[in-house]
Parts: sequence; structure tokens; C-alpha cells
Amino acid sequence: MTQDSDPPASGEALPADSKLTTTKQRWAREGKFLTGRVARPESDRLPPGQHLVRDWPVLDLGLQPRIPLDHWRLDVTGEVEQPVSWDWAAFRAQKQTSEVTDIHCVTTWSRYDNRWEGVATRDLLDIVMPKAGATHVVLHSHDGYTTNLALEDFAAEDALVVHSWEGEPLTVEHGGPVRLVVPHLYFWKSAKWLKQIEFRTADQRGFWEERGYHNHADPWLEERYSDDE
Ligand SMILES: Nc1nc2c(c(=O)[nH]1)N[C@H]1C(S)=C(S)[C@@H](COP(=O)(O)O)O[C@H]1N2
Ligand SMILES: [Mo]
Repeated sequence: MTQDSDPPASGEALPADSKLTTTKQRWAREGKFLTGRVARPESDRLPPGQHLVRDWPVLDLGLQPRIPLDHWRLDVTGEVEQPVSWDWAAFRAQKQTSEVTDIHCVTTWSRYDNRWEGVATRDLLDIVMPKAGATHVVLHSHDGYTTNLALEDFAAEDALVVHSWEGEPLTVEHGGPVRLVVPHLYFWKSAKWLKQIEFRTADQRGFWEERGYHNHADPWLEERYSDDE
């Protein structure tokens, strides 16, 4: 009769509860060596030339407009079949989307895991229906700021017109009541204090794009300055 302490007859070298086996089981649970987010090395998540911050810096032109909710409107204009002018109630009645995305600012800070809530640009596009000739979007803000996007960048899966961050209304300093968030581009494309989304048949550079910043702004390609276009 075989005793409990005998080596397994199957030729298996390691008992099921050996340190290595449990470690491997943990790796499997955590998805180690897979390309998903859980085990992705931090270095792969940070675009070139960026460093990580924990706080959330404030950057603007030195003007932080306060727009009371009862005066707030969002106008969607230009090359669309169905222009809209939403007041606060109409905007909040739209289908809501929540997402966690990273911020990459051209001034080299990045901030991970920002939880946003708002209206997905894809849902907005379904409502306003850009005309066949629409190729670009210009965002207009209450402080006079503008920034431009190709329609496909505006329509990115994770782009949102947001009103909340981490479950709280977006503060004025960060662009509340409503800003755009386009996570796959440098953060200057994410217009704060948004008041108008203009659809166009041609591109038109915005505030920073006219002042030496790259027209496209992909952080993974380090599209920081217009010299590199
Ligand atoms: N209306 C408006 N939107 C803006 C800006 C601005 O000056 N005005 N600055 C841009 C820049 S350069 C950056 S980095 C981010 C900063 O957003 P934050 O202050 O919430 O970090 O907003 C972008 N959107
Ligand atoms: Mo910026």
C-alpha cells in the first residue's frame, strides 16, 4: 500500500501545493504575461517623454469662466442634419456613459485612472448626424479657447462630453459644468467650459494649434509641436 508520504506514482515532480505551483496559479489569476491592463508593465502605459502625477494640475489661459447651470447651453452647429441646442436639463437627459481613462498633457504630466461621466461623442453623433461633407470639428469654449479635431478623432470610442469626475460635478477650474475629454490625444484637445461643437467641411486650427502645437496631438507618436507635422 502506498503511504501518504510516498512520491506520486505518476512521475509528477511537484506536489499541488508547492510554492511554485501556487505562485503560478496566482500569476494566472492576475493575468501575468498577458497583454491586458492588469499585468501590463507601467512603462507601456506611459507615452514617451511623460511622467506620472497623482494630483491633477490646472492649465488654462488665466480665465476661469463661471457659467450658472440655468444659463448653460451646448450648441451643436454646422455640417449636421440635426443641429441641437441643449439646455442643462436636455443635456442631462441624454444617454449617460461612464469611463476610466488616462490624461496625457503635452507639458509632460500624465494622470492615470480618471473616472468620467457624460455623453459619449458617438451618441451625440447619432443624434446630430454629420452631413457627408463633414470632416472636422472645432470646439468653442466660454473663455474664447478653441481646438480642432478630425471627425474620426472626435468620434473615438472613449471620447466623452463630461460633466462629472470621480462621481462629483466637474469643478470650474477643470472646465465645469461641461468639458470634452478625448483620452487618446494630448489634453489640450480636451476643451474645458465647452459651449459649441462646430462641424466643418475643412480643418481649421485652434488656439494652440495656431501657436506651434501639433495639429493632431497623438501622445504615443509625441506629436507635440507643429515642427513635426
Ligand atoms: N477652454 C479651455 N480649454 C482648455 C484649455 C484652456 O485654456 N481653455 N487648456 C487646455 C490645456 S493646454 C490642457 S493641458 C487642459 C488642462 O485641463 P485641466 O486644467 O483640467 O488639467 O485643458 C485644455 N482645455
Ligand atoms: Mo496642456
